[in-house]
Formats: sequence, C-alpha cells, structure tokens
Amino acid sequence: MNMPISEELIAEANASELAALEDDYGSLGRKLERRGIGLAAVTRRVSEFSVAVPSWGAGRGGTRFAKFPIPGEPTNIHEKLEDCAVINQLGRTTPRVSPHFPWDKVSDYGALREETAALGLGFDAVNSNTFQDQPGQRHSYSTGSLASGIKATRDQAVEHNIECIRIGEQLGAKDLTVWVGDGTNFPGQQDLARSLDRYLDSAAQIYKALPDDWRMLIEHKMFEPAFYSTVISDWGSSILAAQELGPKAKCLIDLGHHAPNVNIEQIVARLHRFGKLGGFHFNDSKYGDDDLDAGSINPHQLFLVFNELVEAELNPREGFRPAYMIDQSHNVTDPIESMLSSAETITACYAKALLVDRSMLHIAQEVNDPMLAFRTLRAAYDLDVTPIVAMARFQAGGAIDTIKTYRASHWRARKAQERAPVGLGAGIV
Ligand code: LRH
Ligand code: MN
Repeated sequence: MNMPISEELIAEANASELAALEDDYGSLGRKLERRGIGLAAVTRRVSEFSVAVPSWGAGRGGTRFAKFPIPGEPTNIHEKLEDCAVINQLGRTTPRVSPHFPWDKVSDYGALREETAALGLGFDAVNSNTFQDQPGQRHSYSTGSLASGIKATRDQAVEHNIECIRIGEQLGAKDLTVWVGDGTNFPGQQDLARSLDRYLDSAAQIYKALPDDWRMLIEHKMFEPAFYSTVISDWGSSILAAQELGPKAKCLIDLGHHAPNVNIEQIVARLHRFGKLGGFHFNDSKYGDDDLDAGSINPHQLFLVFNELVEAELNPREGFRPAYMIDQSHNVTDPIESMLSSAETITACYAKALLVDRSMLHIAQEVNDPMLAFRTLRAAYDLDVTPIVAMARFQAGGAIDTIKTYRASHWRARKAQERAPVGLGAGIV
C-alpha cells in the first residue's frame, strides 16, 4: 500500500504526544475501574468502529451563494481518494469512501477499485444523482426525477440508479443510497398522493435490479431544493416506502434533514424497531440542512443517537447492519481537517454510549426514576473519552494528534503545487 503521509513523520509526531496520552489513558482506566468497566475492552470495541467518508466532502463545499475553493483541493476522484487516504492513515477510522455518480465517473471501475485498495481504502454505499442535469442529458430533472410527472424522465432516473448499482458491483459496494429532491414550491403544483405513487413505481424498478446481497437506502429530507412539499420528506414516508418495496429497502437518516429540535434519536429507535434502520449521514445543523461538521453544534444529540445504536446492537433486528457515513459540506475549513475532526467526534460519541451503565439505566427506567436514568446517561456523556479514541488510533498506526500531524505534513501546500486550481462557482460541489 502506498500511504500518502510518511510513517516517519507520524512516528516523530507521536513520540512527543505518547507520554501524555499514556498518562491520561491510565487515569481514565482507574476512573472506569471504579465503575467496574474494563478500559481495554472498550478500547477494543472503539478500534472496531468505522465510518465512511463522502468523496464529495474531500473538496470545498459551498452554498447557493458561493463556494470558496482552496489551493490544492482535489479536482477529480483520484485526488479525492488520495485525500481520503490521508484521513484514514492519520485517523484510522475511515477505511471506506462513499462515491457519488456521475461526479466520480471514470472509464475503468476495476482499475479504480485497485487504485483505492492500494491506498488502504474500500467503497461504501454508492449515491445516485437525479437532482442535477448533466450536459447532453435528454430529459431535465426540473420536473422531478423518480416522481416526475413525465414518464421518460422517470425512466431516465430509474436507468441512472440501475447504472449506479452496476458501477457499485464493480467497486465492491453493497448499498445504493437514493436521495431525490423531488417536490413542489407551490400548493397544488403536483398531486401529493400521485407523486408518491410515481416514486414508488420507479423505486420498485430500481429495487428489482438490486443484487441479492444489496440494499437500497432511502434518504428522507424535509425540504430543499423543494420548499413547499418533498416526496420523501420524513421518516414516515421513508419507512412506508421501504416496507412497500421489500426487505432490501431500508431507511437512511441524514441528521440535517429534519426540522430543528426533532427528536432524531427516537427516529433511530423507531426505524430499528421495525428492522428498517439502514444507515446514517452524520453532520450537524442549527437551522436547515447546514451540513456542518458532525457534533460541532449539538454533540449531545449525536451521543443520544449512539446511545440508541448501542441499545440496538444489544437488541439486533434481522439484517441490522447500519451504514455509517459522513455527509458534510466544508465551506470554511480544510476538508481533510473537518473530516478528521468529525470522525473523531463521531467515534467519541460511540465510545461514550458504550460507557453507559445500561443495567443501572434499565433499572431506573423500570422503577420510573427519571433523575437516576438521566444522571446515568449523563455520567457517560460527561466522561472525557479522547484518551480511548486516541489510544485506539495510535495502536492502529495512526496519529495521536491528527490535525497537528496533518499540518506538519504540509500536505495541502504540496498538493497546491501539483493540482490544478478549482474554479469559482456555487453549490455543494
Ligand atoms: C442531500 C444529501 C444527499 C446527497 C447530497 C450531496 O441533501 O444529503 O445525501 O446526495 O446531500
Ligand atoms: Mn445526505
């Protein structure tokens, strides 16, 4: 494997951090021992955790107003994979990349799979795109895609999704994520029931094309780009569609796709209860689908989501294999730093959820002692688990301080010498 960052540089950086890490790790171990928890076992569980990075997150993102590129940002899938390899080499929790088509289209997917493996990476869920028109496209998605009132447009969208499955098979992926922006901006613009029926008919054709061991992950979103109604607007529409389609159809929760203050952790529990919890797009938001760094605004919510996931791990439903992926838009940071930071925050929330005294929690719930139940959860949330996450990373060959080591590598400055400048523009990519 050709690792992008020199192992010597990582070893040198770790050498100055290790003593402090061992001291913090030791004292946390003593604290957990007093709670009857073995630190080594938790560290092992944490080292088995991983989350996929979005290929589109390797570049700077933007809004409808503007995008501010940085020198040395990736300009194609090959450069995006290089940067994803940097994130995995330093952080050791992101061994898979979730690609998006046609943004990541190439002529030889076999070669792309080998190139990716040589970087120590694999592929997670593939994403289709029927929310933008491509040059030379026959039917515009301005009227929608899978739910469009125009049959030729629906057929084109179905065809594209099936093409994504075929590409994904060559890349070794096992999931297709389907998010459509289909909806309306005016009351009356489309019949709300017939729109869903058209979506279900199109989705059923995609479902039929899924290989036996594949899943279709339906991603709901409350609004944007449509601002009056969205065909798959919430978890209710998503689970009904997934139940209608069949066992290979599951629901994907993008944390930013809900109204402010929606209890997302309860949606996790509900989808799991009915065996339809398929995966996540982790990010954070304060207002809309802000695609901010995971846990940067509301880390407690992310912890509560993982609290439900650990409960789900303890009570698995058939086919329980949630796909964990990041989906963020890095408008003001170096994308590599944001994904290093987000992967650590997500892993830390999982670690905290593992440290909840579940028997105490369940007793408190049984005896209706809300304060004891809340304090039991909070006791885990208040723990500083960074020594666990850093030790797991260090033991896997990663950097103890990922961002400090990344900056010491001067990766971005080096890439600014090699890579073509990215043009000004607007939009997410
Ligand atoms: C839609 C979404 C979806 C992706 C896109 C890049 O808001 O979350 O998951 O296809 O962002
Ligand atoms: Mn998403």
